[in-house]
Amino acid sequence: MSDSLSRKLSRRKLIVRGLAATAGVAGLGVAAHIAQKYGLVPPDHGGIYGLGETLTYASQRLLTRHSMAREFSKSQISKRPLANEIEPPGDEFKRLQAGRFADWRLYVDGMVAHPTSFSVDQLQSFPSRTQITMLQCEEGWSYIAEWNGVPLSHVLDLVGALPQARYVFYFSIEPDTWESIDMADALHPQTLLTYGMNGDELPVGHGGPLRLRVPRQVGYKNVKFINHITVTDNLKGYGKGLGSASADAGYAWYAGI
Ligand SMILES: Nc1nc2c(c(=O)[nH]1)N[C@H]1C(S)=C(S)[C@@H](COP(=O)(O)O)O[C@H]1N2
Ligand SMILES: [Mo]
Repeated sequence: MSDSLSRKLSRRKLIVRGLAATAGVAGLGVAAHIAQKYGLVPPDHGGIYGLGETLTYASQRLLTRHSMAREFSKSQISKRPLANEIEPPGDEFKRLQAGRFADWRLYVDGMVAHPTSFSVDQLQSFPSRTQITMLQCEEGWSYIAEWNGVPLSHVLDLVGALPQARYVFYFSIEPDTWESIDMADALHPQTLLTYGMNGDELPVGHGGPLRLRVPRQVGYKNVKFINHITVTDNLKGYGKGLGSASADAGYAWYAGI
C-alpha cells in the first residue's frame, strides 16, 4: 500500500470513528442505513473499505452541503505554484496549442435539453468568478492561486441540464483521464471551468486552456485540458463504472476536503 493511501485510510478511520461516536446508541449499521436512505452512498462503496467510504461521503454531505472552500487573500498566493509535471497530452493537443486554442471545443451533452459545444472565447464571454483557493494533492503538497473562470452551474443552465440529472462527468483530452462529481458539487458556486490563473491565462502546465476547479475536493478531481462534459443520472458506462479513472485505480471517488 502506498504511503498516501495508508495515510488516507487512517484519516478515514478517524472520520468513521467520529461518525460512529456521533451515531452513539444508533450504531454504525443504522448510520449506514440512513446514508443509503438519503442517497448519501458513493458509487465505490462496495470494496473492503465500503463502509468507510459511505460514512465519509455521508458525513461530508450532511455537514458541508452548503459550505464554501476557504478563500485566501492576494498576499497568500504561492510565489511559485507547484505544477504536477505532466507531459502535454499528444499531437492533437499540440496542434490546438499552435493555434492558440482557437479550435478548442468543450462538448456538453448527456441529460441536457440542448447539447452544445463552446469555444474558450465563448466561455470567457460568460459571467466569470475569481477566487483565491488552495489546490491540495493527495500526496500531501499544496499551493494557493487565484483562479478565474465561468461557474459550471452557468454552463449547465445554458444547456438545460434536466432535473433528473445527478452527476456530471468531465473528460480530459488526455487519454483515460476523467472524473465525475455529484450535483451538489457541480452546482456549487466555487466549481469553475477555469481559463485564468493569477491574472494571466491558465498555463498549459496547470491545465490550460480549460480545467475544472473543484476546490472542495483534492487535486486529482481537478482535471486539466477539459474538452467534454456529460450530464447523467448514474455512474455506469465508463471504465469499471465507479465514476472516475482514479476510483478505477483505487482512490476514493469522493475526495472532499
Ligand atoms: N489531465 C490531467 N489532469 C490532472 C492530472 C493529470 O495527470 N492529468 N493530475 C491531477 C493531480 S493528481 C493533481 S494533484 C493536480 C495537480 O495540479 P497542478 O499541476 O496545478 O499542481 O492536477 C490533477 N489534474
Ligand atoms: Mo495529486
